[in-house]
Amino acid sequence: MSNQILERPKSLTQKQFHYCPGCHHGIIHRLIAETIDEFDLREKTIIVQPVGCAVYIYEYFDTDVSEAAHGRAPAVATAIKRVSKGKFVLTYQGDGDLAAIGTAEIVHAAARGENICVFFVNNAIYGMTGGQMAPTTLPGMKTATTPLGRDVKKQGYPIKVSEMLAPFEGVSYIERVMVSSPKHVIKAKSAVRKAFKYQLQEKGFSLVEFLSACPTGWGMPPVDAAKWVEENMTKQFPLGVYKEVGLDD
Ligand SMILES: Cc1ncc(C[n+]2csc(CCOP(=O)(O)OP(=O)(O)O)c2C)c(N)n1
Ligand code: SF4
Repeated sequence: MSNQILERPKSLTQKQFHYCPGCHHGIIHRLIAETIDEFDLREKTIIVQPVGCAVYIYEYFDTDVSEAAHGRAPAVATAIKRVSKGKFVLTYQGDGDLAAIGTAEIVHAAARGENICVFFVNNAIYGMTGGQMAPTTLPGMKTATTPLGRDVKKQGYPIKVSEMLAPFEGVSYIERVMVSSPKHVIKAKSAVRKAFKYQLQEKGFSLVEFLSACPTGWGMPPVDAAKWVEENMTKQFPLGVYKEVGLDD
């Protein structure tokens, strides 16, 4: 009989996450840390951190981490990857950071086909700063700056990042996943693993978009927030693979 031993990934420090109960940032951190361990990349990884609730990512990952100004993570990651031979470089960004403040940086990094991994946490809101509308806020969704619900006539339609970036020739892999149930966590893990492989095989830009719960910003208990991801976010942002050029054996 074999024993399965669950342990804290070596790429995470002992520091306790500061995230709110039911927030999905912690699960996503763990998936990335486990994958760094599996590929034995802890000494080679450089994470470029976001603004937003995950700004303290340097406290949690036992890897190198570089700061980037608001939205600029893909540009900073580009520079680091280009000058640091053999390093594994990833950005971790929320939707305020990636799809609003840093729209130019993500679009051009994808268009250039930079050989980096982007982990994009789409919780449809600016979590850290008090729940303001993000570019990914759903039509009709109430936020601090759209108290009557997002009115597409005034505030426009949500930006679908995975669909927007997939057509660029430099993009090797894009998948949208969620982590609201164990079954989906397993699928999300395999997407993270695949993104890692694309960078390791020097195939170019890869991105995994996580639909993610922000119970605090949404004003919902954690269980309802996880359900809301499944029932509402997936209608606006369908799960699935948006680009996959193929890996070597
Ligand atoms: C009052 C205020 N406005 C703007 C900023 C800049 N800013 C820092 S984090 C952030 C939003 C980040 O949201 P997101 O990227 O979606 O990450 P989340 O917090 O939801 O994980 C903004 C606008 C700030 N720090 N304070
Ligand atoms: S405000 Fe939202 S995104 Fe930020 S830690 Fe709390 S639940 Fe997570």
